[in-house]
Amino acid sequence: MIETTDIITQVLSLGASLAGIAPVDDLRQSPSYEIYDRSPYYEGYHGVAWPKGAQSVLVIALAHDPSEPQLDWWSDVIPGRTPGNRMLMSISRKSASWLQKAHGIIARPLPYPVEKGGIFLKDAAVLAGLGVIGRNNLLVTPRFGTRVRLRALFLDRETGPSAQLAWNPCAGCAAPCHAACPEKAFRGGFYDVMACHREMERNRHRLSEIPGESVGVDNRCMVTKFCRACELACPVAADGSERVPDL
Ligand code: B12
Repeated sequence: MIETTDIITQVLSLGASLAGIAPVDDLRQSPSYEIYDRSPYYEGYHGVAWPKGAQSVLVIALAHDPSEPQLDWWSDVIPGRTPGNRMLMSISRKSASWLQKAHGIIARPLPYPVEKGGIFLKDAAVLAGLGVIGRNNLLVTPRFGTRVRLRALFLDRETGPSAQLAWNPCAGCAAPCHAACPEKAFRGGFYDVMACHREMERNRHRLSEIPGESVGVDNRCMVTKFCRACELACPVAADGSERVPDL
């Protein structure tokens, strides 16, 4: 079996902020796969078959600090959609090429949308030991809090999985993430996807022009700045200091 720590060290050196590995069999049974077909967001969607050889999933996170909001600016015309996502795609490609050369592992970088064969990335990240799901329904990591973006690759090999965290960073927290939501998507104490989706649709129709950029329609760079209220309100590691999980 290949050492997971070797792979993680290499992926971090290629620019990832965090990385971890989980078995595909665990992912298949994770909470999002149990319930997605009952979510109104996935009405009519029946899943995409995963490649037979997929044994493990390598999850990569890139920190999205609030001081770099442009990492998240979404363009409908630029491939890769956001600068942060393009960075993650590049790290994924470089990781795949290193895995093939150094270990003969076939790594398949996955698309982002679940509808196109992507996976539920937060579930994969929890199983890969990157963090836990917080009361804002987001992945919370000890080092960057919720302020990370994710991508993943399937590996055709079993590797030792990364250890999952036993940690509850939301215990005793007053949940400023709930209060911050402009759509009150946490009004019932849980995450209401359709309320959140309404805010995202509103954002989509409020395009911002980025001066000085010459990409996009008519040489104007128009982007969407999607809401990050519940993410940015999370106090975990917000002052830059890493939290120490219980395990
Ligand atoms: C579709 C989608 C949306 C939709 C619907 C979201 C939804 N939750 O259903 C909309 C457009 C509304 C949306 C909104 C946002 N999104 Co979004 N979204 C996605 C996408 C593509 C799929 C998510 C999904 O459908 N999940 C499945 C549904 C059924 O479940 P769920 O609500 O996520 O809840 C599950 C988990 O919490 C999990 N879970 C709970 N507890 C536990 C415990 C364990 C042990 C495990 C394993 C799992 C687990 O089980 C729940 C289901 O039972 C992912 C990327 C991807 N490919 O995964 C990004 C993603 C989840 N989004 C992300 C972000 C940042 C956002 C926003 C902040 C907007 C923004 N500025 O980008 C908001 C925040 C919403 C929120 N608080 O959850 C990030 C999250 C990063 C992080 N730190 O967690 C992701 C990973 C994309 C990325 N670029 O990295 N999103």
